[in-house]
Amino acid sequence: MTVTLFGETYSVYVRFARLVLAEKGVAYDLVPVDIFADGGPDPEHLKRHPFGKIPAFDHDGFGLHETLAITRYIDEAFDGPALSPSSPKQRARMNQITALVDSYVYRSMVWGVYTGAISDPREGLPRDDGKIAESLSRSATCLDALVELRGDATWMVGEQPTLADFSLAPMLAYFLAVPEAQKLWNTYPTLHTWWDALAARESMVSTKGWDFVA
Ligand SMILES: N[C@@H](CCC(=O)N[C@@H](CS)C(=O)NCC(=O)O)C(=O)O
Repeated sequence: MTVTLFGETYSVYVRFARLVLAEKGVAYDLVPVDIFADGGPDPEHLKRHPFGKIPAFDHDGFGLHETLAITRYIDEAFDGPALSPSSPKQRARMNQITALVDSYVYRSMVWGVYTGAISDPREGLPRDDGKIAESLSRSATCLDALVELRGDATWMVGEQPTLADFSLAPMLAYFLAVPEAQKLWNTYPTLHTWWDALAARESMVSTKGWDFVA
């Protein structure tokens, strides 16, 4: 059996897939893909992913792109702990959170806050404080929604970690590298025990991309 993930360790979507592979105990090859190469990604990669993004995934010739599809497939196709709840309501909640992460958290917490405050200045681009403030406000909306949806559960959904936790973790790790984001995070104490337990998992430690990111 051959499992291959095409992507780079810095990518939050690639890390979500790697977290799920690690949690399920699935051995895989990580094949690097330079999506920012001059002239665009390698044509071989565009065959796997027509939108030229990462990750792409292959299991014995069965190819997939789109991380939500990849992670659900890994959860269902391989042995190991179930990362989706069996109850329809909890499952719907998990799917709601992974969709929310994909639609809103990525844009505000990663692109808006992390890229605006850390990546852009590092690459010599001007820092746009207005854009960062607006993204922090959208991030607060995300965090409010997550607190509400989680209720008094131990993990994001219920008493076992699910795809909801692993979709959120890589994005939150980038967000928390930003000092202003830390300040906002400090106003969400009910999420701190959850995050500490998640960040300490072997899957999180073994998939750290960059030194300053949890
Ligand atoms: N819908 C895709 C999104 C993947 C995605 O946006 N990946 C980023 C890296 S974290 C990427 O490839 N960005 C390159 C680009 O947008 O050109 C998925 O769920 O896999």
